[in-house]
Amino acid sequence: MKQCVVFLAILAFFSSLRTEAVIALNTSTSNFNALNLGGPSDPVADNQANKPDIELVGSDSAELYAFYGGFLDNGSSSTTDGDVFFRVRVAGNSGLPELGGYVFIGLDITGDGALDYFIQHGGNPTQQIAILRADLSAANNSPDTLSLGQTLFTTDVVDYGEAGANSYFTDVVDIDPGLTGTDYDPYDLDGGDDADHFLTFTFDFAELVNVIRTDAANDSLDDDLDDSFEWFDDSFSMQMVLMTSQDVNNINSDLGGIDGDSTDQFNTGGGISTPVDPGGEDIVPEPATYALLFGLAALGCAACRRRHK
Ligand SMILES: [Ca+2]
Ligand SMILES: [Ca+2]
Ligand SMILES: [Ca+2]
Ligand SMILES: [Ca+2]
Repeated sequence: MKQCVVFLAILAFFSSLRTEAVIALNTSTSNFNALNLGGPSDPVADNQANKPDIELVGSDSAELYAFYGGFLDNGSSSTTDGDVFFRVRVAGNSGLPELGGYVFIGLDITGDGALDYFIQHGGNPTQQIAILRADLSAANNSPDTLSLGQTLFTTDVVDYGEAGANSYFTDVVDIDPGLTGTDYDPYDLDGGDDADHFLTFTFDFAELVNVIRTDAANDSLDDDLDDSFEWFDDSFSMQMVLMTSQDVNNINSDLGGIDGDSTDQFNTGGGISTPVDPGGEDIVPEPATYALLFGLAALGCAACRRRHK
């Protein structure tokens, strides 16, 4: 019997195992979750504007990616508080202290491959972090059907080093020192003789909760946003899309996980993440992990049965 309890305890431990690192704007990328966008994240020199600060870059072989997420839960038992973090790798800067264009994170919370919300970073003259509803008259399920809807939340960008900072645009070297490599690589994945940059930004998860719950209560999105979303919290899964743009009217400059242009739907052509929690972490263990767990459990139960015959 004791062995059964031990096996069940091991099973429970692995099932509950989640990386819960304390993260901040300047935390090593090793504490963030890389998002799998269903394609290379991201090829160099495939942004339409040819500007380094909106050129998403990564290298699968170096295990360096264009898109990371993180979540700081503040150590509380609440499922609606905490801070969402996103980190995006771009080819360099465009001579400005900030990322000059826009970064958008698209969220599909209903699992149909069509984006329901956008998180926006950028703006002129004041940079802001914003939550927008997707334009309900557009499909929003492929790079050529993206369209922003109503802005539902904004907060001004406060740069790293200032009180209440929520955004940090800096050399990747500043975030992850100590990488080895010849010449500039792997800090310069595009070979532009300029250090790649990370944009890391954060916002209050409660703002996203408020937006989604309000839309669900008011039936403001569409029929897919059923009443269960009135209880949206950090246990819900979503799929994410990463985009950059030069201005707010053109959100297809570079798409993460897609090499160049595509008119394929995200679900079939790539560019959308696996289901993740709001911090970008896969919401279920990998199938291989499941297989291992079930194998362990089966062995344990077989051993117990033999012992009690
Ligand atoms: Ca790119
Ligand atoms: Ca570079
Ligand atoms: Ca959707
Ligand atoms: Ca791309």
